[in-house]
Amino acid sequence: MTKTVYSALQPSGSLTIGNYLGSIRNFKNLQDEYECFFNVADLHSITVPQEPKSIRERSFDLIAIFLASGLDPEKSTLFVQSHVPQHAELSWVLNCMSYMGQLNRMTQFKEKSQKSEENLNAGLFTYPVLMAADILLYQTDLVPVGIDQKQHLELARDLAIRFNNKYSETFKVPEGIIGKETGKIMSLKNPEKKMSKSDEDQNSFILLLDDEETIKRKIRKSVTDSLGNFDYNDEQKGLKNLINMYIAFSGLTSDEIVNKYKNENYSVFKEDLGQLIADNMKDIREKHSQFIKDKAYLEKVMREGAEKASYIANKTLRKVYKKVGFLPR
Ligand code: LTN
Repeated sequence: MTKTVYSALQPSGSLTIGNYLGSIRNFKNLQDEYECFFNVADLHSITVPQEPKSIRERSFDLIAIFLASGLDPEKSTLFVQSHVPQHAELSWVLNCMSYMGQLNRMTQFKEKSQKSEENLNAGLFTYPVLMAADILLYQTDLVPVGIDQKQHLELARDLAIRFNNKYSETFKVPEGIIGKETGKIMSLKNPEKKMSKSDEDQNSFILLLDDEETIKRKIRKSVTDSLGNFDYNDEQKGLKNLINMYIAFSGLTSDEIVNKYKNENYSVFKEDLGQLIADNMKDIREKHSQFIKDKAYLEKVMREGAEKASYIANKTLRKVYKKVGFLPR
């Protein structure tokens, strides 16, 4: 039996090359081997304030980025979360089985709630439950996510097991495909922090759709150190982060890179790295700009995706409703 893969990105803010390396780039390789569902998590995105116009634009953008990165709608199911109502429906049932205590311990909730304490909404608190619903609806085997989502995935597993124990076998218990440490890209201005599109400093991140000149400029301005010693270690975190990007885009090992640049100035390495990233992102940038012009096609892809997704989601939800005791309609 072919295994099922589920992953999602939120249509909030522009994606960085961190998002690209951490998730989107790997999706393409998965689609040949597995039954894949790649989703635009718009329901998740409204757990923090959003402009309606921005959600609309970013949702189209994400579908275009999926396509531009080589996902084939004939192989993978590409769809928008709000188009498949079963996500919200299963989420309610799982909410009623989730412990406040466990949700309270979620690191991402603790961090996000500290940022916006003036109007904390309940959606932010139950966000991981909606994510569990996403995953469990499709009887997912594998969930490729960044390390920051590991705790949420753990909750999805707990809920699947809890439901199965209470009502009989219903959900597949999913496994994570957690990104490698070198796949975690840090801020170009502060290598202690993850690269994030919500950083105030525009030079701290590279966007997936940044043009060549912008990429090169940001790499030139990135922080390194004054040791002048080209090496891969934890004392030189800025340089280590840049080398990690070089590893991710070139496939070379850290040793090979250190050997190549050990007698050069950092600036030579930075020029090459900027070019390497720009070259790697060129294809996806160009394809995105083609796809984004064709709204009718994007709509067709998401409509057909939602149709396929809701067929499967509905099968799971009907079982759940029946086991819980809800009357058939
Ligand atoms: N929370 C994730 C996005 C997301 C997701 C999912 C990832 C929503 N539902 C299901 C994997 C599986 C994020 O913000 N990165």
